[in-house]
Amino acid sequence: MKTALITGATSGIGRATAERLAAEGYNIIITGRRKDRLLEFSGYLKNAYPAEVLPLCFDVCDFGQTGKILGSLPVTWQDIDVLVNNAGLAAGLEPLDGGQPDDWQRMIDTNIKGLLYVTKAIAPLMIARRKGHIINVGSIAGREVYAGGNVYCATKHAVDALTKSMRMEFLPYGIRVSQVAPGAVETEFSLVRFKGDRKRADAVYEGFHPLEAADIADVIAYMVNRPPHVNIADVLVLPAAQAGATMIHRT
Ligand code: NDP
Ligand code: 8X3
Repeated sequence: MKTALITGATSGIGRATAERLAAEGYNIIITGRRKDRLLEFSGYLKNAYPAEVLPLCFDVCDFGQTGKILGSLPVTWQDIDVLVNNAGLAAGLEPLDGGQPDDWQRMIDTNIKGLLYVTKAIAPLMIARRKGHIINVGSIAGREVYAGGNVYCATKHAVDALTKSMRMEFLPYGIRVSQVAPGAVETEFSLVRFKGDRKRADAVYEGFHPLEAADIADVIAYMVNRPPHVNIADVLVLPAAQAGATMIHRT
């Protein structure tokens, strides 16, 4: 059986991807900060699928903790075939002058540094085996910008740049590096962005059919299941009602 590690699997796209890959026959490493959710999801996966599941509770922003936990994986879990760098968030939607430095730091630390820390820990295992597939979850916000998106858009542009750079750097080792860049997906993303303001979060998805987390999991499953000579390098996935970061047809 192959092994997949999905960061940020306590919710949304990460959770759906972990479940989809478990259904595809992968053993699964799931990560996140909310231990109760991780353990509940781990139990659910083990019950529903013939998969081994390893829940790892840590904050990807913490370089020491990330390196320590991923650097001491049980031997039977070290042959990681697929890494999905999914953990991420937006915080706030204010123009720069009204923005909160704490929010900026959280986004930069999670979306950029967290991806780097996890990749730094896992890539050597793939390099040693001369195989592996790394999928970074970018965003339409990594292709376009929008007012109020400033730092979040910058972090997702960074994910785009890092993906391209990693693809070049890991080329000699047979490691595939890909990006999936979703448009609007209804998850806890907007609830987190608006700091628990349910009304504001729900309004983001009103009047159109947004993507569901399982739609992105479906794309990721397609990407990882291509034959070894094929790399689906980059996929932009939008709801049918969306044509740009801020262009959504609502009825
Ligand atoms: P959710 O808020 O539903 O899920 C985010 C996940 O990331 C959670 O499991 C959360 O777990 C984890 N996470 C956040 N911060 C950390 C951290 N510091 N350390 C470890 N895990 C962390 O949002 P989505 O599923 O929508 O987001 C997943 C990815 O998709 C993000 O990178 C996001 O930017 C991207 N994306 C989302 C879009 C959308 O419209 N929803 C569109 C385009 C891209 P926990 O809180 O337990 O740590
Ligand atoms: C999340 C999508 O458009 O809110 O990455 O930035 S958007």
